Amino acid sequence: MIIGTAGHIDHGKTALVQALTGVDTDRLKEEKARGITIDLGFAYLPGPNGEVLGFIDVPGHEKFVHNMLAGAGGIDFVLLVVAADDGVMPQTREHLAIVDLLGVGRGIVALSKVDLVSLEQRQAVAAEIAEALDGTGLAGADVVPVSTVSGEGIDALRARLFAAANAVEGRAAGGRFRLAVDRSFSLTGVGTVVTGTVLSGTVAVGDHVTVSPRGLAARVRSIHAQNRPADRGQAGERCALNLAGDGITKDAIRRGDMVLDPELHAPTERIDATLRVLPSEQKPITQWMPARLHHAAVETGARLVLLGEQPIAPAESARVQLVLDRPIAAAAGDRFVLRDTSGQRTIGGGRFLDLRPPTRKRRTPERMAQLDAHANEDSGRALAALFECAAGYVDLTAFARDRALGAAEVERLAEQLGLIRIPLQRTCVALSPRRWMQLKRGIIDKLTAFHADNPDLPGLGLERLRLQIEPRLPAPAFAAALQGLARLKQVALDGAWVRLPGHEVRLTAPEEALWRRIRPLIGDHERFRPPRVRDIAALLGIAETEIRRLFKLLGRLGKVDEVAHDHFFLRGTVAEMVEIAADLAAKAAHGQFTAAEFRDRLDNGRKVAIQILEFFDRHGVTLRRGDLRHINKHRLDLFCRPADQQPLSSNNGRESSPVGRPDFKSGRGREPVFGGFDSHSLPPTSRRLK
Ligand SMILES: Nc1nc2c(ncn2[C@@H]2O[C@H](COP(=O)(O)OP(=O)(O)OP(=O)(O)O)[C@@H](O)[C@H]2O)c(=O)[nH]1
Ligand SMILES: [Mg+2]
Repeated sequence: MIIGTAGHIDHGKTALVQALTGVDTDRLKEEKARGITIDLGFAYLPGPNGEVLGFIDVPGHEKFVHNMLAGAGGIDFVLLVVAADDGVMPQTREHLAIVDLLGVGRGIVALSKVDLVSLEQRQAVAAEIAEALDGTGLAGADVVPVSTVSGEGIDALRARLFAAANAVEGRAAGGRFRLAVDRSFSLTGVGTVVTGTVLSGTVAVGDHVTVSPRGLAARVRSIHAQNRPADRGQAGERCALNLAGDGITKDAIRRGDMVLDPELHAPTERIDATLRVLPSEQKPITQWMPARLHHAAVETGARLVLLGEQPIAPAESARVQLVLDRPIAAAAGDRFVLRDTSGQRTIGGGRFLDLRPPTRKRRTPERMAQLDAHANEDSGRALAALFECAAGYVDLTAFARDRALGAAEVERLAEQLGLIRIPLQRTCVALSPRRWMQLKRGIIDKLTAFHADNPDLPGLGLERLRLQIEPRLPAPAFAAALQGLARLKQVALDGAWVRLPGHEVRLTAPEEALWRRIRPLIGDHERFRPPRVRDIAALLGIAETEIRRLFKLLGRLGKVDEVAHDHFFLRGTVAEMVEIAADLAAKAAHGQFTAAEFRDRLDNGRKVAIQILEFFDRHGVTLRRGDLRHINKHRLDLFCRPADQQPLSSNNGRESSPVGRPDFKSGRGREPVFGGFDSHSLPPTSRRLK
């Protein structure tokens, strides 16, 4: 357990820590000279059962409240010291308000210097203390009279502290590792050492960690936990870590940095939070007000954006967006304190809700519902509530990271909530069973209706479908979800089209017959210069509109392409021409070729050759600069041949194609990246939903 002192200047905090532990924590020359504490002091008290109490002694001087805050950010228990000869004073109240804002609800009051006062005075100050504690998390805390001069009460206080340590519940040792750095120094023969409080998780010798927000990578060479050499350190302990790594020096790391599990490194400079304004404030909090933000051992400038309608009056609570001067390493649920810009008074404080808030639409009812969800301290409840919000899905990786949740905790939540997880390259998107069913029903209903309305269309474009479905997943997640459904044979994917497995576009018998007559006209020898709609109509004696309608239908089936107005080419011919262009580019200096060179290979006349190249330009297959063109390799497989249009054995240019044959089986080669989403990554709940 880590105990922090608190209280007004000269009330005997340092003397009391020394009486309890034997350690004089005022180490600085200036502290000795002035007889006051300036910076944090640290002491340890081993107990009879092997436990160790850690003490952080803080300064009481009003000028050093920022140092007090750096120490108070990680404590479990407060030892509030009030001198019996002086009573409750301004920093008694301010420190009390600070530990209350930081959510430290456990503590004890030492009524110090009782050797100097009468029994009546003790009682009077004790009553004053009880009044000051009223309404705070420490209300009703025990008051123990002590004197470091007579020794009265010291043993009793020590015993109470050990009893409290045994009763305290361990902090989130299951979460991922975070240590708030309060000192960084260099030891001869050892190297760089940082000390601080472990806020969550555990650390072991050999672990790789990141110093955030700078992002320096380091390895843990050795550990002291609660002042003793150890293999591991854990939440609720003060640790000294000997760190090694590129750029790791005592000056590269400083108070306010966070040493983290590398998974957690994602600094933020914008945070939505709850803010409670202290009753001692004179004025309400207004829009864009500047302040000093204290979080763990960090101090930085910040501006306040009000998320409610009104300025926040003294003693009131409301939501704000904190816009920081620089990024910090924080976690959702962490406490913070705000002080005024001149560092003279504490304004208020609260809890971080969301580390990745929007910069626009930050006050809408939808956003407020999302913040209500984030406000749940219990991660399971927060997740369940987030699924009911407008977005309907959660980036589980970011959620877990921002709450410093360990892998086991995430698994437990996934199990408990029956989550459907869609793993992507860097993140994992999760849906509740209800939202997954909504998504799936939406897709199937939409496709059913679309096929009924458009029997001659192959299916719906993936992006168009995505925009019509709730919840609206990000594109890669939606594509992965469709892949999952395709594996379960609930939908079918044809390149960029999505359809129901049973749906197939077929030509009617008369259409088939007409197509059989047209095909030879536009294939074979005339394929690079096929007749236009008008010519075909004349040749066959059929109305132009009929020919055009059939061609459009064939276009949707991927059999032909309209290269210029009313000028249709076989898809296989277009694929062949792409290969010829690629071949020309490969053989040319600088990979560029002219329209004339292209025309010579096709032998189809200048006008048509240029129309084909312009068609390629429009589809991004070729990139034109002046009279020259080069090939966009990523688009080479845009026009893949249908099964019935495979190339003849001796086609022009194809064998020498420099880029090789694109893998048509991968559906135009433009499929989004899929994670390992398949039928067995769906939990039983979702399989039942089919
Ligand atoms: N008579 C008496 N004097 C005490 C007692 N405890 C501390 N003092 C004296 O009070 C003065 C201040 O004590 P410190 O322990 O430095 O007070 P502090 O609260 O740490 O002060 P800051 O850290 O500067 O806020 C010193 O001169 C101590 O000797 C006590 O129990 N009885
Ligand atoms: Mg002191």
